[in-house]
Amino acid sequence: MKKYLKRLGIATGLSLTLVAAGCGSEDASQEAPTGDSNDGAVTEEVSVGEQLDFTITGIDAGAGIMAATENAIETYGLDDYQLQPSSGAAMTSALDAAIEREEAIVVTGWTPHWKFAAYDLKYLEDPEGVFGAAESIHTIVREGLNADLPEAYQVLDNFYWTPDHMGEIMVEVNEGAEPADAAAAWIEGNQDIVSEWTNGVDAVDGEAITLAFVAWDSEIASTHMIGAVLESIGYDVTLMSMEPGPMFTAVATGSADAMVAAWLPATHESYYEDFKEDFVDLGANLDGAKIGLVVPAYMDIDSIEDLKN
Ligand code: PBE
Repeated sequence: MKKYLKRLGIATGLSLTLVAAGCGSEDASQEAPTGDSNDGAVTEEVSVGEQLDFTITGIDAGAGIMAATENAIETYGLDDYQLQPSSGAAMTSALDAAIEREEAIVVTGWTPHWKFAAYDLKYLEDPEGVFGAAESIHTIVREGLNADLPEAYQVLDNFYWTPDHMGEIMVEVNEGAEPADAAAAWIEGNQDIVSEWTNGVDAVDGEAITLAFVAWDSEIASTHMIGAVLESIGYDVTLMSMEPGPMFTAVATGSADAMVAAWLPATHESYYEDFKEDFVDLGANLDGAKIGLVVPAYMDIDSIEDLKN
């Protein structure tokens, strides 16, 4: 990937001249061979697309944000661009590497996410509204859960927190904590919030419950946290990591009891539409989530439309 050039239209011939002259310094004025440093250079605009190698760095192929990004490529006419599937972890390491070198990069991004605490980033404006407005994250349980495991149902129904709360666990995990440890520490430090979910709910005696999730950083945080809360009232909790389609299928068929990872109304709309008759939507556990295309703040572009330049 090419170095991100703050001023578009800088002469590429100039940078090639400097490299050829063996100059490692970033200060061109000192290192230019002789006279006018631009002498003989072929002035050529380096487009945003070229700087990005016409690549949008994505995550796992089944994520809702991947389908939304394909829509954006279509809607904004970004015909030369490729959406590169990878994983949440590979996306953040590509972002880290690019920022280290101040290169151009555009990634599929979402909030809550620790990357906004770790780096200076911005969402590209989406005037066509392809990525939707604010999203909520819903808790969805299998049919019959209320009858079979009423205490768990009650806690899951009560569960509601904020993007900041989720972010606290995500930051700890990104800094190296085990998700279970970060979740336990968060619960320990937020007894007032957790007790609102568990107050008046009877303890149980080791009954099994299975929570499905996808290993996105946000869902690693929420699922470990609510799993630990269910354990604290006596459940034997199993967390099952899977792809998004199987996660929805698992709750719809009853092979998982619940999930806290449905991004609605837009991100997981197609999965939700497929299965909504077959599970119980307990509503939002978090409001104010968001998806979109994200770039480092040092990039001069502001809108998805600017990717065309
Ligand atoms: N995400 C995080 C998911 C939902 C949670 C935005 C990467 C997705 O796009 O499906």
